[in-house]
Amino acid sequence: MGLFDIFKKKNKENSELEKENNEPQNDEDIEQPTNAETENINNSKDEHDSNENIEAGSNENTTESSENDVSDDDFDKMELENNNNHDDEDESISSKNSELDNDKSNDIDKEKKYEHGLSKSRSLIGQKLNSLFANFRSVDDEFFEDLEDTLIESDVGVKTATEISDQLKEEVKLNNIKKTAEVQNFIVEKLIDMYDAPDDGKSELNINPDGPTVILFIGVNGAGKTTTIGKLANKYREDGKKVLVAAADTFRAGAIEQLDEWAKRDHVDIVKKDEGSDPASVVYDAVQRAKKENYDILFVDTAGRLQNKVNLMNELEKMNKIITREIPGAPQEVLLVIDATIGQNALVQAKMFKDVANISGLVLTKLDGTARGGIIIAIKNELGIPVKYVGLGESVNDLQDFDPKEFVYGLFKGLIKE
Ligand SMILES: Nc1nc2c(ncn2[C@@H]2O[C@H](COP(=O)(O)OP(=O)(O)OP(=O)(O)O)[C@@H](O)[C@H]2O)c(=O)[nH]1
Ligand SMILES: [Mg+2]
Repeated sequence: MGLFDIFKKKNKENSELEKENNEPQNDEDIEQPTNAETENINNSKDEHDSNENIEAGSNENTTESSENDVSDDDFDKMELENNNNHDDEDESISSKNSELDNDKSNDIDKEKKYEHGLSKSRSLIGQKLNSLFANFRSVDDEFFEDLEDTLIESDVGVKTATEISDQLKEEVKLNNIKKTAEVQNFIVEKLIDMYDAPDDGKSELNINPDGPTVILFIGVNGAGKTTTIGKLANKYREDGKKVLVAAADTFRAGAIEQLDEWAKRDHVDIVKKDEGSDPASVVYDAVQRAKKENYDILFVDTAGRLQNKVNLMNELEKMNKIITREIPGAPQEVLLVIDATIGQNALVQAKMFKDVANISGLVLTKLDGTARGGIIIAIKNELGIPVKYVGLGESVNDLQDFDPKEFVYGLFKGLIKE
């Protein structure tokens, strides 16, 4: 059974449960999104209006930037406004049971977090598909054009939009589908399929079996690097790991203080120096300490605010060299942190960083605050860099391992038609 069919079943079960629990509801109109979604869309109409304004702005940027190579000027433009933020048998049975209960409640918790964190994106995609199908008469050329526009506006990327449109054309020819529900399900199924690939699900970090694991975080300022390290350090410390963080963003005092606060809150150790020190020397000290004191994992925070691409590349190379020299095979991961609220510019940013560093994975932050979650589909389909974590809120437990199934369900739940 494919993901789409699993979701269809899950949707059905959920709606039956809802019916049992609630007053009987009207039968769904095929042209309307399902119950919860309708509410969502109506409630957040104002938000969408403003999101659309943002979209209009950044789409202009995207067209401009994607036509040219990313230059230093573009890099400067990409920098976001700085955010200042910022009994024995019995016991073992009962502990097994409570482990199981924990696993179960973790799963429910995770599902809820995804659902909640993606509600804005879900509403936007629902609203867009709704207006597409409001005028739907037949699957003709005009419909295909509208479909591509709709998908592009939902941030899934031009490549994905064209692919889905082409596949739908084939499907229409082969199987003569024409009913609204069939067409909509086909579109949603194709989007879901894009995540049903066997190479997915590798969201875990690559761990060094012979010594400290080093994870380097890069990304423009304000993207969420320090916050992500704070959340991850807590997660790994709670998992029983000995965690060290390095404040290699020496560009401003505030950055060092911010990481220091997270380290205190997380009860993990930190290596830091004064503002303006050489970031590579902070990295050197941190790696030495990690080796000597047997730390399991070292998270390195870096500066997002560098004058240009060349400086950034030199600085990252210097840090990398030290890390690899001191711990062969390290860094185990170079994670690029990207703010999802920038929509299509996330693609431009990721391409730029791909040029200067060996990125092993992405962290997409602030998904809770944006309707532009479709961007993950664009990133997956156009760049092929795995998404490792998603930021679904500001609190410490809101950073979640990227789970493609939860993600697509969170995004398309309610858009699958009976
Ligand atoms: N809502 C929400 N806010 C987030 C998330 N991740 C980070 N933030 C907020 O984004 C702001 C910037 O995050 P930082 O971690 O300081 O970003 P940074 O990349 O370290 O920035 P620089 O140190 O300036 O390079 C902070 O106010 C965070 O609380 C998220 O997943 N959801
Ligand atoms: Mg920072």
